[in-house]
Amino acid sequence: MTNETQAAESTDGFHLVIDALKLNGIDTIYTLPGIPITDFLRMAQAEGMKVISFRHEQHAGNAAAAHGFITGKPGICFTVSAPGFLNGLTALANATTNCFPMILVSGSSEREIVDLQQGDYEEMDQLAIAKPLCKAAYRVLHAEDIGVGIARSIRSALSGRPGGVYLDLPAKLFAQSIPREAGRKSLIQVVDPAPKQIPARDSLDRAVALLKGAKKPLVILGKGAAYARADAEIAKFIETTGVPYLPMSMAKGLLPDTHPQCASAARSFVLAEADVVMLVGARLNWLLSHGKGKTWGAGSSKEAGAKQFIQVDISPMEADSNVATQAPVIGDIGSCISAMNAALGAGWAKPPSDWTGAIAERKDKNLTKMAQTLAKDTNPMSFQTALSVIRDKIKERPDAILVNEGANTLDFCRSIVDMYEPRKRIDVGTWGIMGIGMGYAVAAAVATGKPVIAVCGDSAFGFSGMEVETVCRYELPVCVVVFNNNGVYGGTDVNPRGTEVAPTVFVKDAKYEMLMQAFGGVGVRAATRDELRRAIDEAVGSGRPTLINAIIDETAGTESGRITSLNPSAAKKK
Ligand code: ADP
Ligand code: TZD
Repeated sequence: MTNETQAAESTDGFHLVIDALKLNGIDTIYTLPGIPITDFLRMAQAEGMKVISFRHEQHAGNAAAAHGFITGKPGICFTVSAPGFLNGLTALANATTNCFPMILVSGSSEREIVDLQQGDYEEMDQLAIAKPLCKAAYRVLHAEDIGVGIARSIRSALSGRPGGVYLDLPAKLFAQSIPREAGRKSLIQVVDPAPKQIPARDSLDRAVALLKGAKKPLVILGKGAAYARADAEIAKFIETTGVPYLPMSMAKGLLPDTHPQCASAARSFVLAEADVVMLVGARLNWLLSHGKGKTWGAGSSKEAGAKQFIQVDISPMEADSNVATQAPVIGDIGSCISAMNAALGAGWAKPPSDWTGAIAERKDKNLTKMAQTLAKDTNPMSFQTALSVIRDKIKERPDAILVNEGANTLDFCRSIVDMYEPRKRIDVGTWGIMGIGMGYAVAAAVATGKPVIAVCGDSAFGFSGMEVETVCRYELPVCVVVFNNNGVYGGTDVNPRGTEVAPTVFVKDAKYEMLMQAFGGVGVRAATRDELRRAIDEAVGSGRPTLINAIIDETAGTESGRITSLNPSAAKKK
């Protein structure tokens, strides 16, 4: 047999990985090239995959995570060994924390050398390091196992509670050859990667009975509910029961924030007053004060409020995580909510009008106050003045995706900017992590083709700022709005010793717009509301990569935004 016929009749690790991904409907890879994955990326591109190359692996990883949330398919990130892998690891851990399906695939050095610690190029025992930070971790040593490795990774990322998966591919694997037919047969097309999980009948009856008896019921929708893509069933449930609901930040838009039952504008009131709270794809973690303390109408921060909880979640371990769960309903949200819709039966009585009336009254008061604040055209711009422009733009373009990070920039944006469609808001999530901005923005644009508006504090933006080159290179319809207040939280801190500047302060009047200009995009400085409005209209209208340097009053921010109390010195004063 000649070498040529041998090549025609065989395949290799490179192509088996590509074929396995394609067989499972995966068409996009987020990455940063280098040994041992450069050739793989070239081949993947040649085979028709979309390969989006970043300037730092953390942002490629964040892009994969956002892709997973937005599409419901695992986002794929490829990195090189040791340092590239470690750079991607933060994104993998963050994806797992947020329950986003992603697969971090890293090339690795030779096992024989790594295991004997003989000092290979970029040597590291990556599998061991990844394991505690993700939902599952696998390594493939033989080309004939690539199909299984990819199938297990997809299934692990998507089934049950979604999360991050690590897949280790040693350099040697890529060049291994096996007969083409054996290779083809070794691939697996995953059947039903996120199987429905039907809730038990008695758990539904318990939950419905509890809700029926409530005088002041409340539903809290979390990002799990947004991820579940059960939009119509959830809307039906909310509207049939008439129960007021609160969306967590990434569940905003599941129903429009302007929905009459949306209680966001009366958040403190409903959390403190509700008697039965139904959590749907939301954990009772720090974002919900662990179900305890004044927020929940209890006396001390250690005490639980007088509430009863229904918790709809795919993870049975989530119930009783912080306070007692009286009615856990375990299953996928689509199955759970449609079963509950059926169980409600005809003639469901809406909640008492003194409850819904009291909420409406508070909402009216707070919304009127907010409208007055937003109407003010302050100069220099306050967070509210600048965000009133974003609010109007999203109202006009509800299909646009809003990426949001920062402290004050995040808190104000979450409460001011209404969302109208599901899965259009992606943000700092469960960890409150900075640096997701450009990775999430790139993935949002790549995965949907819709306009993306990334509203980032100037500190937050700095973590991923170099990726504006990526935005320009792929000509993505991303408009980055940097809320520039000269520092972390604000720009007025002073070093009492008068030597170097305070740790939270940046170079004053930094020209962030020039970063985008450097790569051929549009850069605009906007010091007033009118300038900001014009710049955003232009950016979203043209779809050109744009960075707007929005000048915000440097005295307007508060320490850590709304979570000042988590600073140890604030806790000490309590
Ligand atoms: P938020 O931050 O919006 O409050 P969390 O990330 O805390 O939301 O909670 C999301 C929850 O949703 C997790 O407990 C996760 O197990 C759950 N979840 C994710 N996807 C599904 C699904 N398809 N069905 C049921 N529960 C889900
Ligand atoms: N590092 C990482 C990875 N995540 C973090 N959350 C932080 C540091 C700490 N941190 C916050 O929690 S918010 C924030 C940091 C550094 C930046 C706030 O400043 P900003 O926003 O300019 O982005 P505002 O609007 O000026 O408050």
